[in-house]
Amino acid sequence: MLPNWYTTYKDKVELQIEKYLDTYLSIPMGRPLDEFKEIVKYSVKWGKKLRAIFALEFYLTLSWKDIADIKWDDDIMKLCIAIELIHAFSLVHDDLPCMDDDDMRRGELTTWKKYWEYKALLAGDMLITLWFELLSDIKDAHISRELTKLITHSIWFYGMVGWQIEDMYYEEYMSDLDVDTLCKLHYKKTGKLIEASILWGIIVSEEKGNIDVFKDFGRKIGLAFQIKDDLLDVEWTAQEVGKSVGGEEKWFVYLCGVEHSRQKLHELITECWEMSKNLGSEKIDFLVEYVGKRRK
Ligand code: GRG
Repeated sequence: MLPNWYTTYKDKVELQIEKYLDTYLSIPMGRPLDEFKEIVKYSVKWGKKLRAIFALEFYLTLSWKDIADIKWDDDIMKLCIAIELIHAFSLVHDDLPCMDDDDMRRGELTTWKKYWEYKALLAGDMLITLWFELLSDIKDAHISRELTKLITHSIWFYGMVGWQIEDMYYEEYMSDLDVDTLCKLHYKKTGKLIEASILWGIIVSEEKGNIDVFKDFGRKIGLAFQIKDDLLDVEWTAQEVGKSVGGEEKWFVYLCGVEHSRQKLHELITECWEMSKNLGSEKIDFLVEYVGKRRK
């Protein structure tokens, strides 16, 4: 059960995404493009919006603000939208037949399964293009440059794209994979975007004193998130988690076993708490706990 504040944040983020897409895609373009707008919107719908909520809460905590103070055109809101567009883009592409070939995501049909493969590919391209637009709108050019670098590094060769290439490789050469390598792959696949979301929140708050501590926090919480994802895969059914489960043999639980994975997850969550407790934010404490206990 999510606390009320989480639902308030999530509703705000979802509303702003919808508002942004409606504004940005509002020009009438004729039938094929009007349908395409719906595909883009479908691709961002649902989900926990966890990355945006991490960014938002770090920002609010460090700048001593309340969610009610946040306006639709504040930089932090643009970032929350951009993070979720990037995340959605990675999921849409990850589900494609040439990648993971998945039919279900967030309890619904994947974009390609519902609308066709080429449209899903282009919807992903559209989502990633929109975040350039959002970032170019950040008021402070220096901050915008810093944010762009961070997010680029979560996607490119040393981020998701590099991971996908290695993922394909290790599918064939499974015996080359060890736990250290897997931790590095998980960092690229999932950790870097979560880390970037947290650092984005900190950078926009302009309270960067502890940034190195929170780089470490971001790395650890990202790895914890992915280990939990691997555990969900064996602990719950596809219907319960809302996406396909099972199948891949290289995930953390298959290399280390369920018990060791749970123990590693527990260690990471405890270390994250140690790092975040000085912030005195119950909400961040909750987010850390949620990463370890979530069921979706
Ligand atoms: C798309 C940049 C890019 C390159 C292609 C396909 C790919 C390489 C990378 C995909 C990376 C990926 C899909 C990572 C998955 C990480 C993950 C565990 C996602 C699930 O996150 P949740 O549970 O999802 O936060 P919701 O549905 O709640 O938003």
